Amino acid sequence: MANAQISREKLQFTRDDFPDDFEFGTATSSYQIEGSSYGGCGSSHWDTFAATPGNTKNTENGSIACDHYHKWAEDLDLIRDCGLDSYRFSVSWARVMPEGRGKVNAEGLDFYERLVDGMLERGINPYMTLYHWELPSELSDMGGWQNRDIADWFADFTEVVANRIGDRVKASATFNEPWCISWLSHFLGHHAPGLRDIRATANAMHHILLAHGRSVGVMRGLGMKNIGAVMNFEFSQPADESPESAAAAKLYDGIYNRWFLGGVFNKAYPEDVLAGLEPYMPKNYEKDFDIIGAPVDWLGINYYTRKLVKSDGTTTFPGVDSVEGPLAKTALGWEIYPEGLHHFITWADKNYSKGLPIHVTENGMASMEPTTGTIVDDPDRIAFIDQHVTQIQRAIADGAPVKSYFIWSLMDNFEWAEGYDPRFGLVHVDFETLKRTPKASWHALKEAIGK
Ligand code: IFM
Repeated sequence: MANAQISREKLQFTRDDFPDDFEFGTATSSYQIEGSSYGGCGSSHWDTFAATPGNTKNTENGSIACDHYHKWAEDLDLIRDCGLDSYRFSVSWARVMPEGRGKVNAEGLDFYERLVDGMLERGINPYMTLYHWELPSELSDMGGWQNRDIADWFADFTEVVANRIGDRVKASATFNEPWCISWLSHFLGHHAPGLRDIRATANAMHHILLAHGRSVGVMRGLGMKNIGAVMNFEFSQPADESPESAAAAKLYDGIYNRWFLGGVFNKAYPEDVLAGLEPYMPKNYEKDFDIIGAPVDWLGINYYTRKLVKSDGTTTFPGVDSVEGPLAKTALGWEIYPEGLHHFITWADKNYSKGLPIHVTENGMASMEPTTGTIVDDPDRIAFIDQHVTQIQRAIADGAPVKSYFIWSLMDNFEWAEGYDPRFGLVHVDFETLKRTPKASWHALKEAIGK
């Protein structure tokens, strides 16, 4: 694709630097790209959250997004033409079951079947994620993740999807980022449903894992293999040398990084977090650990940044605050700290997943590029990918079983509460015309790993 202003930057690695079975991929999610107004998709809590002024930048939403619902074939061509092996996509619960339970939207299921078959026709491995955040509104009305019944609702949804495409996906994950689904959305209130309530948070943190375990059971029962859990991690460091900051950073790490791993891999929650959350937990929560801890086949690590943490000066749980760090930052103000990726891979391997394959299921950076035009030079993204791939190579050299690297994201898309300005794509999207233009990073990747 001709582009007069393309960067000459090259990536420092090639496919030959990796084991033969290592996969390079890219990731997206349904609400962020498909267009929730198409194809009989039901309303989700992201539609209503975004319709509430002040919740998303410019009250933007995913109703059209990248119109991937209609442009999916062109998008899969971009993945194939870049030389990528694998595509991590998610299934919209509201598209498949518009009311969350009961009636299935045939158009929705047909769409995902076309998509998966389209990947296979192009030689792309389908990596499916069942839930990437758009909870059907009717289930949200019934308490959503606060309601224990969601484990049954999610199991039913899993069965519908698995029966249709479970035989053709290379790997499946239950959820994307349980910290975001629970803490970010029920404690910090930044994402749908926008709550700020510790009891709601504790319930959500548990019910998500219960639903995960039920979903794993359903997929196993249907004979599916290669089932995993995808979690996001943030490297937590004390902002200064005080004991208060050290304690705050440890608790931040517990909530963000150790809680969900602990449930799934050790059938236990971390004591330091429980010390604050236990009074708000669902009754008899510990009896669910056998379901939650159902064996998985792999761990997915999403990694973006680190946080410098200090005490907020109160004694109210969790009592943590953060300060701005000195490192270079992405357009979202996230510090670029590639060493954190090596840390999480080797730490999770040693303490939790213990030899299971690890997939880096998301890593990438936001930039603020023009919303129109054909200038798609993104040397910072090329450097970012290089720095993080170097850390994966270090982890592999240290013996960690890393099997893939998925770049977030294939194309610019709806960045949730931040709207459409932060651009994460390897491919630029003009949101007026929906034209796709590969950026310099796409070209560099093609040169490094193209087949
Ligand atoms: O866009 C999100 C994605 O939905 C989940 N992981 C982080 C990305 C960047 O914020």
